[in-house]
Amino acid sequence: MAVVLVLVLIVVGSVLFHFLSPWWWTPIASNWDYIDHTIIISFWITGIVFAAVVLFMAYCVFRFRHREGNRAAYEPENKRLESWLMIVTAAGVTALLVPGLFVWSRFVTVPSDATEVEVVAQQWQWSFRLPGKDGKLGTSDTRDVTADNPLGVAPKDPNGQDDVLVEAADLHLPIGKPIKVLLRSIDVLHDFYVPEFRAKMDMIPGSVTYFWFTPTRTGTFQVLCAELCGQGHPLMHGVVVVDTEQDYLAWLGQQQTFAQLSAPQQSGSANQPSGKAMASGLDVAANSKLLRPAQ
Ligand SMILES: [Cu+2]
Repeated sequence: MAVVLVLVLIVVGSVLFHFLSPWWWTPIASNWDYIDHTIIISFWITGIVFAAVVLFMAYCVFRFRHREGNRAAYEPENKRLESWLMIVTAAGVTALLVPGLFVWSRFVTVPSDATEVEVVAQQWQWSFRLPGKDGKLGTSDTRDVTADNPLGVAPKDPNGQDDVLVEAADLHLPIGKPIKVLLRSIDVLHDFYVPEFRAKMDMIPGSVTYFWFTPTRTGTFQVLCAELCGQGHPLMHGVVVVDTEQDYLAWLGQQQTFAQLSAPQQSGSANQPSGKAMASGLDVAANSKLLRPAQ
């Protein structure tokens, strides 16, 4: 009887803990409420199955407990029971998987007006690159990484000269504009994760992964690395600040472009960087694709 009681208490305790626990998701700050809905569907299905299976076990332990003279009936096949179990299991697994497929399809279908922002991970910090006045990110490669070019922006690519670099500092994004994040790692596996955005993705050295989202409320959010990436992994924090458009512009105006950051090393060169490439941060702010009014 003690076992029956323990099994029932496990179910009651788990359900109460789920509903009364103070730990729940942080309030969402992106368009990905689909992901929350999918997780809630999974909670319901797995919760119901968990309670049903454990309560059934408790029932069996009680109903078929040892009694003198009782013999168990041997029943190797029960077609009716097996069909029911198969149908219910198939329905449960389908209900667990199908919502995720719809969400995934949206997750990787980037809106055409999304602005690309590059996130670069390295042991153990986050850096970012935003397109400059041309609205395009220049190419980049880990082979171009040097002490003066820590993100490996291709030095000769004209599209990269006006890119805004945010090295090991806070990223700001404007509210309400879709963002496509391009994820690069220049050393080991990392994973860009902002819990309030609900989205996360592995970053793999040698390839560029991506997802998109639209920030839906202003605030300061922590970036976590969700992939064990070495000794400093727990300390690999970053900050994303979602601003009003005005605050975002003010911040963008203070940032430096790749050409500006490369300038001291190239001061001896007569032809680099060009006057165009030396556009000031403010100039970048005035022309950035991010600043266009929402369509
Ligand atoms: Cu990491």
